[in-house]
Amino acid sequence: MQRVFSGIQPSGIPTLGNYLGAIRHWVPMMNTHECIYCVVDLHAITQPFDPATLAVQTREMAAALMACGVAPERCVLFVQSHVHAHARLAWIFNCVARIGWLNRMTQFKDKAGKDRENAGAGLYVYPNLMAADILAYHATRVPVGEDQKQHLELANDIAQKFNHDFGEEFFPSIEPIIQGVAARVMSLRDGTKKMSKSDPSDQARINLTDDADTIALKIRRAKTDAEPLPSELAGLEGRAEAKNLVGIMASITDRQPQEVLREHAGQGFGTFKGALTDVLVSHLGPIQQEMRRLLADPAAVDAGLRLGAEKASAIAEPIVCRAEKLVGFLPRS
Ligand code: AQP
Repeated sequence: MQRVFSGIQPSGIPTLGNYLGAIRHWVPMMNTHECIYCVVDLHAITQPFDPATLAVQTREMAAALMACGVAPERCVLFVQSHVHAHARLAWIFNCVARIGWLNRMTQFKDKAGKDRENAGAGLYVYPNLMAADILAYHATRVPVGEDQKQHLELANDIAQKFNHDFGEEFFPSIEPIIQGVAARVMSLRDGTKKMSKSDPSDQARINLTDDADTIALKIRRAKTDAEPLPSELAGLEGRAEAKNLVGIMASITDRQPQEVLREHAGQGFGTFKGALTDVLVSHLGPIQQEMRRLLADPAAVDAGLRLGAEKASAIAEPIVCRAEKLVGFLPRS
């Protein structure tokens, strides 16, 4: 079975974007791959964050994953900072990766914004930590969206340079698993921006914890245009917000956007938004109920994460010890 690694940052409540673009795919993958899923808190501190809420958000993210069906006994589900192998290997990779490679990473440019001199150094070396996350497990498959493909290429460059510098085909190459339709859910306020858990506007996203009334309100207020829904995809060209809502409907009902248009062609957005709200509420309701149940018993969530950290360490420790030996570190006696 191929080994998959995937991570999610505890930088807020998971959104519908995180769910449709990532989490939902994690569950069936557990039947076909050996899955290692990580709440990446080390990555979360590369951007402004609040120490008082980080631990709370980390547990909430774990509970959300479990509520979506990511069962700790069927995969390896853990918190990144609980397994020290990540930080140890990331340091080695900081020394293997070239500055020129990191300078080409577009995500750093996007996330650092205009004031690059003031961005944290952690944000700059974020891709090296991501390479360590994957390679500490010798994972070979990583589900990614378009935006992460460049980081995976960098991880492969690091693996190759490490193998070359230290004389052994030690790290395998990584292949992306590209997700299907509506892999990218856009903001409800701006169809050209992705839906993000850290978007300053709560109206721009559906949080997995939003109740039925909140979902209805956010969908009702979602930006659209005055045209009715077309019967063909071509009719959505240049209508980013309309396209996004159709994409969400298609993704959550497991259909192609064309099938959604066939059913709703000619409708105004008032009617379509009502149908979309109904589908979202009935799909997310059971997840929210389960999440509430899990968060009422934090010790059970933590026990699942402890089990995950033990399983993760058992895989990563020998791999990272071997990497350290190849680098020439004196083993601890
Ligand atoms: N809008 C989205 N549509 C589809 N997939 C998405 N993902 C995130 N947003 C969307 C996918 O969710 C996984 C986990 O993402 P992450 O939390 O590690 O980082 P991110 O991509 O930066 O997610 P956010 O929500 O935008 O977080 P913040 O606001 O903290 O930066 C990834 O597989 C990602 O592709």
